[in-house]
Amino acid sequence: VGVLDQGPAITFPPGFLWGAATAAYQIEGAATEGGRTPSIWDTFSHTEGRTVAGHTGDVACDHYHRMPSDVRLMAELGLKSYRFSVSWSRVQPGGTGAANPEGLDFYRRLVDELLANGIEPWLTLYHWDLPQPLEDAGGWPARDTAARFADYSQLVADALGDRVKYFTTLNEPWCSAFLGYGSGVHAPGRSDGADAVRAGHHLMLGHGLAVQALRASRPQAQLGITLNLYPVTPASDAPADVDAARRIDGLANRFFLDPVLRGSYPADLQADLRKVTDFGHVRDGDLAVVSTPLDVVGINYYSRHVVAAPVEGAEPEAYWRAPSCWPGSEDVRFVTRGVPVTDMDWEIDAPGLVETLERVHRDYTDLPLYITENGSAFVDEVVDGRVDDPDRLAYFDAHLRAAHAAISAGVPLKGYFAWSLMDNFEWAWGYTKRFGMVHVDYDTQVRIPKSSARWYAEVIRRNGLAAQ
Ligand code: PNW
Repeated sequence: VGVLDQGPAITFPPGFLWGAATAAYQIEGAATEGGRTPSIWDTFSHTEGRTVAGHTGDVACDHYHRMPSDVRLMAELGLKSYRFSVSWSRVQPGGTGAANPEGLDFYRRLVDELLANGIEPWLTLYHWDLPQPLEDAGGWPARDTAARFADYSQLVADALGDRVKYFTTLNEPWCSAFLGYGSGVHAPGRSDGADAVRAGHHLMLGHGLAVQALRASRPQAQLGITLNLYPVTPASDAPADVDAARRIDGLANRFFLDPVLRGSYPADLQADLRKVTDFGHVRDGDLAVVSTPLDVVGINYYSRHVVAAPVEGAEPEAYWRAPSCWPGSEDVRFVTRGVPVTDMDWEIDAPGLVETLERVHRDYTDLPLYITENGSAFVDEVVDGRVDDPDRLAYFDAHLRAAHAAISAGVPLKGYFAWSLMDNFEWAWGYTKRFGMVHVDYDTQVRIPKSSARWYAEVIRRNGLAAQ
């Protein structure tokens, strides 16, 4: 079925913010330059057996040295906004104390370059790269890390707040907590359910403290958080399957949505986790901090979870479904439906994006919503200096139609960021998975916009999709 016959022409609201996203450790490289010191991802990727083929972010896309030409590429694609993250270890090496002027200068130059090209900078403060000394002091399971994060956030806002309007505190705290401290497939690679739950709380506490600090010093800033959300569907309407879906929805979505947007942990989630933790780490007043009012909410959307009741002896299906990233619910089965998948084996489910946006708007908030990541990995081939990626293009097309359907249904969706601007270090998968609209040759660092990038440039130019 061609991507060229999937729907009518659609137009997005005026001013819709079209962008693309990256993250510091995934693209910058220059791991030991400019005063940068190790983060948990340097340590993890340099530890035998943690990433595919031992890949590290030491060089990555060498963006640290190629930043001006990368911004020129963004301008050629017509991006209205660029979402990037700041490497904590670059601007505050070690995670405490004074700023590193050379580190801040890199981001100042990046932001100035963006502004000179009419591209709105969208700055994420934390995309998973905790300074290693803070991990050595206990990491996110330790309460003090939240205060350290607020301190670092203030330092970044002091340096860049005069030219950056949009600040996201955390990217996907679910991944930091449950993949970092639960299943251990992400840095720092620890594996303990109670630690994961504590980490999740302290990440949100750090978020709330950072929002308070930034609000006080930068009243004009637009502040938000980015959550990775999934619709969770029961494999059947049998009560046991429905209950399995309730449990996974609790851990994947409501664990973060409820504290941040309602100021409380769901009672059923706390009951499910009773064998794991007594929530003794949650102090009086914490949830008021966590739920400090925001200006925008960012949503990263990739796929849907379909789950079923426990069956004796069932095996998990993929690395990121490893049992312990669902503390207390390791026995729930993740079901594959046989629908088309990406190279990550994630099922392609555009209607799930509509459901997710409508749910957040209906059940949680009237705030403006932004899709801060959406995209797909596929195997690409360079032929005669060109990369044709119809599957990735079709994924974007289907999800943009879904985003538009949500807007038509009344969701205040204000922007969309493709993941990712360019191929990059895909965490535990190293360079073996390609999410980019721009192809990167890791030997030569040559960038080639794929056909999906050319198509996206046209989408931005039209502020919508052509009739197909
Ligand atoms: C997100 N999961 O990661 C991140 O924000 C990006 O840095 C990353 O490159 C992108 O999505 C693609 O993976 C995720 O296991 C990693 O559910 C894992 C999961 C979800 C998101």
